[in-house]
Amino acid sequence: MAREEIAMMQDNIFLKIIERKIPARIVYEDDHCLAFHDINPQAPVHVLIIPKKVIPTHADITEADKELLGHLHWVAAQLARQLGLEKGYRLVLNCREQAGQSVPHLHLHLLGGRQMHWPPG
Ligand code: DGP
Repeated sequence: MAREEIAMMQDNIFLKIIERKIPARIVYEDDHCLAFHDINPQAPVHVLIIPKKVIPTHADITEADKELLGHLHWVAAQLARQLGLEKGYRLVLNCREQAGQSVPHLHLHLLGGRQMHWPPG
């Protein structure tokens, strides 16, 4: 792995949130993941669900991560229920530059509380 890539992985903002080096409005935590409100919400409910393991992008997941990815989805479904999103919600996962990924730490966006539109743009 290139030195810049290692530096990027060690310096991502979500890792700092996991390590409580910067604050966030945390709504859920367990041994494998953390969920907190997005700093720039795009819907009345906008929560990010992140693994504690650093996986830079969706394209970097390996077979060993299959259970972890399933766990993130299970947490998303629990949180959607807890946050009152019975009418529906959207899960978004941006992968790399063309999808607009801005933080190099895999994350699921859980969005809800308003009518969503399609295509997402
Ligand atoms: P993406 O574009 O998919 O990489 O989404 C990254 C999201 O992370 C974006 O919606 C804004 C959010 N975000 C970035 N920095 C912070 C932060 O320091 N705290 C919180 N709570 N959210 C952040």
